[in-house]
Amino acid sequence: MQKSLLQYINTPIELRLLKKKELPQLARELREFIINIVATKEGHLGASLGVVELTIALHYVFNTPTDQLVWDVGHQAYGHKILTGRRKNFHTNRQLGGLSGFPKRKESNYDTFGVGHSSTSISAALGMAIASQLKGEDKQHIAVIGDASIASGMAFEGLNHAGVTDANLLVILNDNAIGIDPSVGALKQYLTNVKKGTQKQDNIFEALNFDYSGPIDGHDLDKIISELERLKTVKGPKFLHVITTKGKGLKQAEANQVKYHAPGKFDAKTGDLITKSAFRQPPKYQDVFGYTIVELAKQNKNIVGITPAMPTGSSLKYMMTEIPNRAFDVGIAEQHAVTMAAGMATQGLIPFCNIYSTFLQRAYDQIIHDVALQNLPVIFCLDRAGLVGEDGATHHGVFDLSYLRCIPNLIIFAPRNEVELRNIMYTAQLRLEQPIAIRYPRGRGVTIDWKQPFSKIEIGKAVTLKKGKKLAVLSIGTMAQNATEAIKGLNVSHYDMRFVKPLDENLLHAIFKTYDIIVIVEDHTIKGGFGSAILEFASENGYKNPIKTLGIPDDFVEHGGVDELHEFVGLDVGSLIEILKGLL
Ligand SMILES: Cc1ncc(C[n+]2csc(CCOP(=O)(O)OP(=O)(O)O)c2C)c(N)n1
Repeated sequence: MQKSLLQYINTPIELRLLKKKELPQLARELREFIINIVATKEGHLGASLGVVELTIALHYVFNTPTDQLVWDVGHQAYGHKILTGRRKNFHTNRQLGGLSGFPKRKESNYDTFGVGHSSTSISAALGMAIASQLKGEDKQHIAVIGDASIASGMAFEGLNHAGVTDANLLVILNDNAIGIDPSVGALKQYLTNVKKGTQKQDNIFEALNFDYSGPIDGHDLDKIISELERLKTVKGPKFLHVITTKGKGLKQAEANQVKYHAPGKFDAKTGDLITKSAFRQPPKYQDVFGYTIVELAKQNKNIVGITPAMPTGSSLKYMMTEIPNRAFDVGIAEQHAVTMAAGMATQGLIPFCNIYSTFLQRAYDQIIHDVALQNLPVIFCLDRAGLVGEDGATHHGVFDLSYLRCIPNLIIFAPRNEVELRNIMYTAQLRLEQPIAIRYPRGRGVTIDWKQPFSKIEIGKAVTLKKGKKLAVLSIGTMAQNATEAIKGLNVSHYDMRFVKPLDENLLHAIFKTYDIIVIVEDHTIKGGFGSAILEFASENGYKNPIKTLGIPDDFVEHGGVDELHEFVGLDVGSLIEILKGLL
């Protein structure tokens, strides 16, 4: 039996002691190691399997961590983590208190830059390269970026700048023709032509002053290593185009690249997915959005759907299949998605622009300048609002209420269940005179029979869920569920406020006049969130009632299960009961 190599590699120093001919065996072991752990612990699979050889080659050739390696997005960095001192802890990946699923500066010297959102690697590595120049250091700086991420505006901005510097920067394009869903756009078509050899002449990267090489087979260790060794001696901005297969080495993951991006639990030997309970469950909120937009768009020809690179995650794929000419995957381009929606709205279309709460942060100026300032009735659907769980700090959607609440003209709504989500979508497409943001969480709702006939929601109107004495709980969005559970045995009132903007001021006056204590429950940062809106209301109107704001503290919440994280920040049912009892 061959002796295992991986077990001796605690840092890339040991890796560099191996002979080149031993590396293919190491690649097999690394792949197997990733598969075995992700099969039971879950996480991102396909992207990391695709860069096993590239990862080994990079750490073999370059003197990391002195040479600086930046992974774009970072969901492909499992091999990197395992080879850089985290093999023994890798089974804790993405779990509470365990390793992060993405590179993180706090976690290791080898993680040069924190990532999670895409298309930042070129700018970050260029910044490091310029810093090295200024300090007179002789280092290499490498950004590894995927073909979906390089099509984003930020990546172009980085390339455009790098091309007029003499910074020592190597950009490696990991081209597997797929993001989470298949890559889209003209650049993707261009890259396909380059691979076929039909478009070598006017190379876009050479035009940007990069020393271009490739495309080369990203699974051929000899080829990558010799090319990296050559590039190490070339000064200035360089570009290496590497072709890989997402999911490489696991048959099902290669064949079904969308599903195996993050497949959940699977059988490590066969690759078969382990399916969960067959019982009828409430739907995922994303599916309520996905099915409802199709239903509405069939009745209203002005409706269009937009997603920046998340057709599967947002479930806009249902509309892309059924009404393809009115549903658009624009690639990783949140800013473009928002301004394109604004343009469509000027022409009388009704755009549903679906963006994860965390990724909408990218398009902030576009929301203000292109949508709200012109009061264009774009319908923003913010999926994955609140704490999202294992993806962690980079992905929690806990800032949207703060960053949206200060924008004039914008309505902000959070449904407490699936039926409310359907009804607000229905209401919004009846033609609002202004933009609206609808925020809803990751995962499943609470209503099995969610597909009820549509009914119109009055803008700015809250609902009373329970009448009691002394204390009023004001919840926003799906936090209503935890609040409902928590007050079961208590004689208190509960209001689902629904609208963060405009507030139901009539009801609020009545509440402040009736109850001694007001308790706010929101899955959002306390600072600037829904509770802040209530504090402002109380202050403006001279109410002195004590107001307790329960939400996410002023800190970045790390990764872990959603329930574990709710417990951590005190938004789980148990914590709410404790706090409410204390107040009573
Ligand atoms: C700004 C932003 N928008 C959307 C996402 C969601 N997302 C994560 S990975 C990914 C696809 C990345 O594809 P690619 O760059 O080709 O890398 P690969 O998965 O092939 O390694 C997307 C859209 C993100 N991380 N950041």
